[in-house]
Amino acid sequence: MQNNVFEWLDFAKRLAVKAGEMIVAARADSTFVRDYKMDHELVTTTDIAVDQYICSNIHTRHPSHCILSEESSPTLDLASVSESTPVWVIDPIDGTVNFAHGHHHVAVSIGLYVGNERILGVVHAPFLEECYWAIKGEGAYCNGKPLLVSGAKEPRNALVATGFPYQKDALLPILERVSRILHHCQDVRRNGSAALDLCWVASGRLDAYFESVKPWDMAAGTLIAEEAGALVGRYLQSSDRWPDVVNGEGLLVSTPGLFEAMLALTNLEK
Ligand code: 2AM
Ligand code: CA
Repeated sequence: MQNNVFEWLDFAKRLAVKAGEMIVAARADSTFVRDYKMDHELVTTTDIAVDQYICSNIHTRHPSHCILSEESSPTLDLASVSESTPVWVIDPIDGTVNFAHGHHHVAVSIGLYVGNERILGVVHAPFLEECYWAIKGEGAYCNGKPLLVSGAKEPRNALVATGFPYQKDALLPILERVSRILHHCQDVRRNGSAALDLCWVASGRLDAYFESVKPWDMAAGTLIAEEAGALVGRYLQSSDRWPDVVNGEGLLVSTPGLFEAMLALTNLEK
């Protein structure tokens, strides 16, 4: 498989860069239309077009692979996928609210896993002109430069990112966690793209990140953070809705020196 992995990475990077050009062009011409999934979750015609572009190319090139994609196949039954089948996990626009409001914190996220192992991840931020990638065991990179997490050990010096869900009924425990972090850490950021938050932990711009997210938000970025030296775990018991390798429930990612302290701050039972 190892030879294939480099070819798959190259393919994923090309898809992500082309998808990024579609995103930048749609915003430059204001050619996108807003809609709402389940009445409250923003989606635009560009999310759909980029999803279609990425998924059709994967289907054509790798007809035997599976695709879990936020916009076209979010309910794929992963339990029925064989252990040896590569699964691509796609978020065509991570940071849709940012995209629609003219912010720059927007990414295309393409991850690939096989069995219970993350194999590769690409997170491309077209407005920031930053393309992050990683292959399991081969390190993590941004625009060709190797990434390394910060050396942060003390919560009081730690810059911590998080996010809030579209569903407002889940906010109370999240606000309690944010309050604990604000009391003990340097500051909190809510950047609006989980995939990029994970890459920013990888690059040392952030020291920790916690949030409950979906597989497509975290499949690629988690590997990029791990390959840059971050620890990945959970502050919540997760359900078995998703296989562990793409389960973003209660996701906590930080420098090794901060991990235990961040776990204690985010786990409300401690
Ligand atoms: P999306 O842009 O693909 O929807 C950060 O909070 C992450 O969670 C983002 O990756 C975003 O993914 C998703 N998200 C969920 N609820 C959100 C909200 N209310 N505002 C912005 N992003 C949200
Ligand atoms: Ca999305």
